[in-house]
Amino acid sequence: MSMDRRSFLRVSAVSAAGMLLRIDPLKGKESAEDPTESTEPLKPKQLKRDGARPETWITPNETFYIQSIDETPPIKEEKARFTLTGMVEKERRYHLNDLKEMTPVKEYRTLSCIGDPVGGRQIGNAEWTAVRLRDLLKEAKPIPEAKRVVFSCADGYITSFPLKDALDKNMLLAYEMNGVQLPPDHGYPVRLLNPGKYGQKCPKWIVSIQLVKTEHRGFYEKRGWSDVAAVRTATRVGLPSRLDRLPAGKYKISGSAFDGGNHGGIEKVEVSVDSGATWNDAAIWASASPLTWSLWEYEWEVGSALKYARILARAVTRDGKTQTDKVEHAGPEGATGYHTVEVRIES
Ligand SMILES: Nc1nc2c(c(=O)[nH]1)N[C@H]1C(S)=C(S)[C@@H](COP(=O)(O)O)O[C@H]1N2
Ligand SMILES: [Mo]
Repeated sequence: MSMDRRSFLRVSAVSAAGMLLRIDPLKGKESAEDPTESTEPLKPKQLKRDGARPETWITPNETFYIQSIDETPPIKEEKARFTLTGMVEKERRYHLNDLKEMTPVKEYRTLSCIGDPVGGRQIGNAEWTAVRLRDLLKEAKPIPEAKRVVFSCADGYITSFPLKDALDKNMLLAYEMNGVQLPPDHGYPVRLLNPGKYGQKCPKWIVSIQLVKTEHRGFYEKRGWSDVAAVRTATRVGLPSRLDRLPAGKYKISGSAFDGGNHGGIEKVEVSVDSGATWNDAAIWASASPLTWSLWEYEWEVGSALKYARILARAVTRDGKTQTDKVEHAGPEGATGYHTVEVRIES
């Protein structure tokens, strides 16, 4: 679809303009949360679109972020198929229609990119219609030597992970997104939703699923990115944006928090409006499971005596851990630290 090419360009122009604000007048130096600092390798035609803000419970397909190593491969309905081969007793070719004949699983899942800086915009939540990968694997009957599953995609992307992960009941092969056929940019005909893992481990446009006994490294994994790619606890301030001018009075700070279920889910979110000196509980107003984001808000009484403020947010997970404040850049395991947003207050 050409629309994404165009909207992609529009978004780029906006963030290019945003870059003019890169020097932070409040601190006189670069902000740590510049969304242009993504360290994912670029190909000339890499298709990329940031997600929208503020977060809504469902991210509409039209604004859901896109992260692709190349252009969207055009796949016609008659070619909407993939193979399941390798170290199995029964190899098989599936057409999308075969999946549609199976009992559908409908679930909300949040997807996020390992290459994003803290507070980045490559995150979204959708309702997906899918089948469980393990149902296909059970039918194929892996032989005992099978250790790993390799996914090859129509755009040349490739990734893999251990067979035991593939047998997880939450490992979904999705063919619908928010009630419509998977949009071309998001992986038509089928893409994987890998519980607890970053988008890197959620291949789109799957053409082959192959069971192997050897080690295997995928596209990003060969380029130094984590082979586990487990989602790290992250909290994002969606509103306000840095350098927004807030009027004195009531203001709703809002955002998302997500741990991929790797720490049991989000227990609570805390917000600081005084550079981290004191913390206040935010209200979580939406969440479906540990595999979705938790959306939160905090009503702040903005004092008129303030000239500017530094807002931070952090999450506490169900295992009792407070999100780490240790700053780590995205590569190789995913960014950590507290998202910090500096705002000006109108007097
Ligand atoms: N075939 C294929 N699958 C892919 C990718 C890709 O470039 N090609 N990018 C991965 C990355 S890095 C991410 S973050 C997610 C993004 O999914 P989305 O574009 O649907 O948001 O897809 C993953 N699956
Ligand atoms: Mo990604």
